[in-house]
Amino acid sequence: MRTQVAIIGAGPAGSLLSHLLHRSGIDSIVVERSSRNHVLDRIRAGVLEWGSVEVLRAAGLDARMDAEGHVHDGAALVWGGREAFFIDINRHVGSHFMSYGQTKMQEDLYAAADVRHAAIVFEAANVEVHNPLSDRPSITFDVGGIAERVDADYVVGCDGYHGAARPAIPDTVLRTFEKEYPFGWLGIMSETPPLPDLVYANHANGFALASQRNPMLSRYYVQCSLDDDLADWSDDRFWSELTTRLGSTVGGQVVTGPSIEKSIAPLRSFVAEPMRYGNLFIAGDAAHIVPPTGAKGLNLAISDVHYLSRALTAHYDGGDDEYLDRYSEMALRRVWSAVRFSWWMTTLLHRFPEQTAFDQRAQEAELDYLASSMHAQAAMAEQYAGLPFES
Ligand code: RFL
Ligand code: PHB
Repeated sequence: MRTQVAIIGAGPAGSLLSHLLHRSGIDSIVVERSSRNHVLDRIRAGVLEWGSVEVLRAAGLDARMDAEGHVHDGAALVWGGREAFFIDINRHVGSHFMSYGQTKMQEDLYAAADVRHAAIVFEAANVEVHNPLSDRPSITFDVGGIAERVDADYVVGCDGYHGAARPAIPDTVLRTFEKEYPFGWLGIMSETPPLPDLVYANHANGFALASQRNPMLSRYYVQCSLDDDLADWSDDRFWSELTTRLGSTVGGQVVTGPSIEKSIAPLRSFVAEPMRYGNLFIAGDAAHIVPPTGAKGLNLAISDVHYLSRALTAHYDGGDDEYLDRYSEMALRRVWSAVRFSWWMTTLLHRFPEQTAFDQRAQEAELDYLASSMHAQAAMAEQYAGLPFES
């Protein structure tokens, strides 16, 4: 097979990239390891920055998102047994964010791919990248026991943290930065009405978060130990821990019910530099991971792909390669800003096993400062809402 852009991975980054390229008249073939249903069944992010909403709108992916997404003016923080404190993003930076599940966005992307009869190969095994430094890079894979090859002008790895693209960049070129956190998040989904706002809690027992998917679907998380087993967490234990950590006022508003999904995810920060090697580019989780506390993972995947589709469009439209040449540097500026913010929010809101009494007082002082300073709130609001794209 021959195409202009070979894309590895049909998660949000890969499927959005192929959609945006198609709108610019650029051909792509997407090769995905899992089945379509497996990709659609993964429950992950739930918050879109306004810049992400605008990218999706401009790409014609707005109908269901605007009908079913829930627009928020800000998010609440609660700690130390006090009343919840609202970070008013609209007031501080005139922006909003939207609750719209990654699952729905992925469904919208696959529905749009069906309409344009997009080339997405599911259940492709043993994907490998070849000759990334040549002007004819290619990928090979096996599907249904048959070996296939796609020749392309460019290969883009949108294949997540464990993908095949990043390892194709030699160790002598790739520099990685990593931080692991000594805890995880236990998340549940329940068919109960959510709280009206997202609420982030810092409690002596650990972090908690109340989020949502739709008027009858709630998403909640509690910080847990990395050694915890799902079997340790009955629904009763989860609800009791969640409502304790959210405090009596907010916790008292939580409507409980049976969980329909329950999983534990570790937290880590990871960045790989550069995000280009010859004619191979990497985007989304293939290049970087953030702990979910700042709700940035999906948004970074969208912003990388926005930069990359603009760069490829400029290349194919008029041979202008400036954006392609600046892709890695431009994407990494946004990545590091989100990595720093996600690390900061994680540090502010979680209990660390080695946390000393000093660390704890410093954390409380920072939360007090946030509650009392318009400037601190504005800085948090600006970063939570998401920084603008570079032109
Ligand atoms: P994805 O979504 O991981 O998609 C990558 C796709 O590539 C496929 N793939 C391969 N295909 C071919 N060959 C290979 N060798 C391949 N290896 C992998 C995979 O099957 C998959 O379909 O990356 P993408 O597109 O960059 O999107 C990024 C987002 O999915 C991610 O940043 C967020 O979901 C992160 N994240 C969360 N972010 C939030 O903002 N809030 C959350 O609550 C939240 N929860 C999560 C998460 C990520 C998780 N992961 C990755 C373990 C919960 C989990 C469990
Ligand atoms: C979610 O709804 O899954 C969610 C929301 C905010 C976060 C992380 C996850 O910071």
